[in-house]
Amino acid sequence: MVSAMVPVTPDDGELWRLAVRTLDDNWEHDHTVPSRTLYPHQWSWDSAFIAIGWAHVRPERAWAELTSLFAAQWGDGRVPHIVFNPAVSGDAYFPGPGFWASATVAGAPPVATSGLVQPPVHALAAWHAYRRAPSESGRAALGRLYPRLVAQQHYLATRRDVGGAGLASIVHPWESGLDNSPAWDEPMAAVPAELAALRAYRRRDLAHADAAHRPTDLDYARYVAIVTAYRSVGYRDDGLADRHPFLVECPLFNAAMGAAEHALAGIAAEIGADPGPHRERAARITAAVLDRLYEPTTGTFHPRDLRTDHRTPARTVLGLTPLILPDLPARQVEAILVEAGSARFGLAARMTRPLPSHDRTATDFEPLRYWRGPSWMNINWLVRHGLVAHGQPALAAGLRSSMIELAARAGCHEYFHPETGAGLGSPAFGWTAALLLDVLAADGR
Ligand code: 2M8
Repeated sequence: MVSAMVPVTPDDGELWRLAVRTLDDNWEHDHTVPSRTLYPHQWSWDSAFIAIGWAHVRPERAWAELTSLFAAQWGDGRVPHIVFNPAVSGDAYFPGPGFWASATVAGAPPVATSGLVQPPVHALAAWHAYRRAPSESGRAALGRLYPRLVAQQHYLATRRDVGGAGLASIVHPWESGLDNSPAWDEPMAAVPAELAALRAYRRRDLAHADAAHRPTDLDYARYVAIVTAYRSVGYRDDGLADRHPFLVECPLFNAAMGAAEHALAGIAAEIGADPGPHRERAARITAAVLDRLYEPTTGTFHPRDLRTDHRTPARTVLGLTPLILPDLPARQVEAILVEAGSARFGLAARMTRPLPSHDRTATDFEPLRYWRGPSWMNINWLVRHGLVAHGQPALAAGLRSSMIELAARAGCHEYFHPETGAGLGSPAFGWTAALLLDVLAADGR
């Protein structure tokens, strides 16, 4: 057992070996599945986080992971949130390849994919992975990924700028990665859906996870209704404002888009391209995040619902994530630190548990249910990354040791009870293992 304040030596740590074993077990010829049972295909932002872990032990897999994901990029630049493994049965996961029907859409790749995206954390991950394990072959891989990362940004900054203010809109809660976060309750309540419609399908997640720890059937009915609307227009983005039932500017998604431009500036300089345009775009995105999503009354960032044009009220962990923007002004950094350090989230130099996904003082805080309370390693990793970037080493160290402690006690679970630390969801989860390796090795970096 690793105690909270004792640094772990990567080479001989039991925990290190558990994490490597988890990644090895989930490795599937050119990518890593998030979980063998619940998620047996390739997921977009999972692959980004997982590449960070591979960089520490088998860097060639970090590059293979990102390369295979971007090989499924659509002609318009979107990076699909799921790339289906043709060797896995079509009904192993719902909604599977038949539901998405990507093969019928012009510009989709030969391999079956979903039509949605996920937070664009890939440039940040690629740059971070490279700096953890710099090499000639890594630089060559970065060079090959660079135009694809740029195309991903271009898609989001143009076709997804539904609000016209320089931010990308998400068109489905799945695009946020925080599927059933209370942040989406208000916009989701306006999505017409009937439970009866769900009876045509079989949820596969409930075969592998406790229903009380997952989104509800009503959530799923709405998830299906939103995809059906998007699929019916061939996943086209023109005219979204007039017809699409869910349109939100998410703080994490847009902070990731801004952080990606900073990372692309670093990558560009490394491979001999021009970092200037990336720096300019990064500054514009940060300004738009501040203008559209910062809520002075709470001192935190809230999603903007484009259908009502107001910011949604829930104080979720999403509101802290713009900390990953290195050019976030000091006033907002301070405000985030106040919110993060409050009883709602409990950030401290000595903390017992990592940040929960939702305000633990809220009446709708659910410590067992997925993104409505449990602690997740990727969000904690992102906030820690932001703390390091904004010169907060003591808080970063507190978060780091609480993350290590959590995995030391419960293993590489998908998510964790935010108070007891009990492991929830999949017991052998890709990004938990990968980011554990990164924080074990980080030691203040
Ligand atoms: C979860 O989302 C998928 C849909 O994309 C699901 O619930 O079936 C989320 O936790 C998401 O953030 C994650 O990328 C995915 C795979 O780990 O699972």
